[in-house]
Amino acid sequence: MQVKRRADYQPPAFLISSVELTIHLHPQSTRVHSVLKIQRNGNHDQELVLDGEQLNLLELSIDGQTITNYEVTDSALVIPSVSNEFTLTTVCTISPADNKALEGLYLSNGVYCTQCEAEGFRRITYFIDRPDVLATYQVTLHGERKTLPTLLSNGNPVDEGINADGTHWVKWVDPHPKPSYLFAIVAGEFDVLKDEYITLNGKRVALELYVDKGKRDRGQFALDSLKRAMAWDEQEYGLEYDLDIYMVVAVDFFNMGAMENKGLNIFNSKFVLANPETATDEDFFNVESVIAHEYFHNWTGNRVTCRDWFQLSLKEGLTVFRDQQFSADMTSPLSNRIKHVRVIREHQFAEDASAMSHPIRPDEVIEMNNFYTVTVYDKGAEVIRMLHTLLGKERFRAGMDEYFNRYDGQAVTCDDFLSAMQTATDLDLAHFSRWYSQSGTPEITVSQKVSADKTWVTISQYTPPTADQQDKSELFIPLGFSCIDLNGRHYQDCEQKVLEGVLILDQPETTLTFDNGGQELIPVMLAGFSAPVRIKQGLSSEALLATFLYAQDDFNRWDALQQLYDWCITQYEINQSVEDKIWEGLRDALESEKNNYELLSECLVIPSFETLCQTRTNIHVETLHAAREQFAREFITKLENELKDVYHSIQLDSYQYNQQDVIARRCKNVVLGHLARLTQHEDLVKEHFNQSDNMTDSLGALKAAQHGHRELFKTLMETYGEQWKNDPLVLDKWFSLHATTERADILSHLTLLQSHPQFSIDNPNRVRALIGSFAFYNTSGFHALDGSGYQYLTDYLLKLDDCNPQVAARLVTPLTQWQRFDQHHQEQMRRQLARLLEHDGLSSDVFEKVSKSLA
Ligand code: BAL
Ligand code: ZN
Repeated sequence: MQVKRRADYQPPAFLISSVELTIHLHPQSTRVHSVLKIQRNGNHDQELVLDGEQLNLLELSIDGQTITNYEVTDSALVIPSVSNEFTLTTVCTISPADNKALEGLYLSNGVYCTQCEAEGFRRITYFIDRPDVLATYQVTLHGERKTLPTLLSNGNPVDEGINADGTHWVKWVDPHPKPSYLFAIVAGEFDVLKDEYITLNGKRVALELYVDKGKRDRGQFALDSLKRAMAWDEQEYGLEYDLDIYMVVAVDFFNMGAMENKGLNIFNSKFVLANPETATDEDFFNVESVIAHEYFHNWTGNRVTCRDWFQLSLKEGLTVFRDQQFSADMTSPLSNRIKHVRVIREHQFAEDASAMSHPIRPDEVIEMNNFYTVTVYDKGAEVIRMLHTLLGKERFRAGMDEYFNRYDGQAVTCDDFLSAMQTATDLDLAHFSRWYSQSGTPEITVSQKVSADKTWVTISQYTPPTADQQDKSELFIPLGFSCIDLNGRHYQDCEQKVLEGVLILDQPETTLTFDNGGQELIPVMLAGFSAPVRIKQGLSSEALLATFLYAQDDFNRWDALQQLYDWCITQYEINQSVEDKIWEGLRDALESEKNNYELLSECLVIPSFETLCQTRTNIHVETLHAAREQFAREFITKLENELKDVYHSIQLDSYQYNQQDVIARRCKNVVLGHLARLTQHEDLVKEHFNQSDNMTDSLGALKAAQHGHRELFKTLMETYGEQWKNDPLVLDKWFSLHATTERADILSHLTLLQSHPQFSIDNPNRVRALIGSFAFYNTSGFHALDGSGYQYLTDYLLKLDDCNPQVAARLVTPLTQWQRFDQHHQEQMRRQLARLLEHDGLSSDVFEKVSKSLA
């Protein structure tokens, strides 16, 4: 399989200035008539190569003349001799009904829709399908009036009519030159919610949100979120919308979360549809944040786009950062920040420790779809956040203004972004830019030396080698830093290297001096999780409790308890117990925040198995899992009275999605999860379920029952499954709960669930809910000692890869992270990876991940 390298970038040999598409929709034979205005780019005599896959070429002409001197391969149309400027016309047919990979144009549930990022447009028509070829588009869609009353594409609708055969057509014009990956069409029958937004400068924008028939009542929150996002982007970044209409369409079959096609966003219905009965608080949050993310792409991604796919983080890291800022403003900064940190620690650190390690701007790619990763997206956002920390809000904004002034309408690179940012700061962004080229998770080690009157704290950085890069250099790292003692007194370093709570570490190490009368200090590292690094500090349990009590930053306080839990779990792993004084300290600490439901709810969450894996090597799965369970049981045994009080202190009226209620509900459900580990609270779980008027509490009760109340869980799941049997999105939660339940017969249970009438291998949401939840989150089932969990996943992936390689490649991830486990599990995982690699016709998506993993 061909490896593409960032260093090999060459500008396109030809440019395309305009595209006229006429598309007649048909399930097996959609006809795509394309007229392209093409110009040679530069002085050369290269042949014209157009990308195209799975197309049936019927006609080909240049400037109106049919040509015969061309070659069609599996992936291209090659025309050896063309003039400098010409019009190329092609007619192709494609089969949307047979497209199960959900790339290009496909037909699912009676709806035609497209997914072109990264390289799906080449499955619709012949084109130079790369992001630095920007063209204007005019699209005329023809379809049946009865089954396809709605015909949508990018830009503004300019005309429509009825054909002699009774079908109808709509013409769309998008005046903004765009790369082909932002092209979209949708056709089907929908309910539509309409609204209007008036921009800062008084421009009226029609807003239209298309949902499945009968789901109108679930669309209002998304539409309101869109208006909030539009207002926020104007206020925070001065960015206005630029077309007359903005459309969002929810579809049930979608590989990604959503797609920012110009003026016509296509969404996985999971991130649009929400009402209190069917969506949890978390679903509401996700809808608002994904709606905002796709809207923000209109500037960071669409108006200024990527030169090549290696630059993906240019738009994704920046847009994730922007949606994180937005969500924090709409909800709460602390719980948002903790959410991001969990993603980085659970998933991004794991990716960096695996064979798929790559910098946020990768250097080599076989299958671009494999690089829509937590590294590119979430670590990319952390890199932007560090810039924001270093520059401060105003200079960051000045840099962003410069970025848009310079590059609006262009396809650019991460270096271009940094050069715009450099105009707003004296800091050395050349050094900072290593974050773009270096993979891996930096380790920050903190040590101290105490004399009779002074203490020296030394902070050093080291990035261990990764699978893709052996040699690492020191990075430019903003470290949130403060220093306290066991009594909570705060200290400033003598040299004042720490400014406004931030220490810049741009050397291998630095030492801070404290004139504190010579006593042990507690360095409080990484306030706000100021950088995506691991801290190696080895604080005592007393120091961690003191950090919780006295640190100023709530992230630090939460993190101190997470570290303390991790430390306790380690005690159980080595068969030691946790001393009473620690339980007492914990009880006092939690008691001190018993009315602060936000901090409390976060602090009551025990680190996940996946997070615990990040601080360990050579993991013996069964021992770690058992130790975590033992800690969880001890936790509730020791804190039962306090947690019961918290549970009963939270009284909520009928459901509303507002911050205060969300926080209180979360706290109550987290506490219920703990209480449910004790048999005496079974009735409480039942009552929580029966009295629930919303999906958050219903699911909270089900998750609580999942731990140790087997019969109750079974009964509640039957009730829930029956109630929601015709609602696939809600049923996904049910599939996921089944898949994450610990039971000896989990594999046959999964097989049974695959024959559920609502389950389909063709639907990525269903597959992720059942098979994905099992592989990512069912620790005991997936990691079963005999390797049966790994084999089950592999058997499934062999089937899935035949129809949807993108989703198969996502789900293979847990197997590719074998490096962290003990020898026995490693061997079992590698055996299954080898089975995959031997499979004839493996997709490039799965091949890339598996072959790297076994290299
Ligand atoms: N561009 C792919 C989907 C997203 O990140 O918005
Ligand atoms: Zn995005």
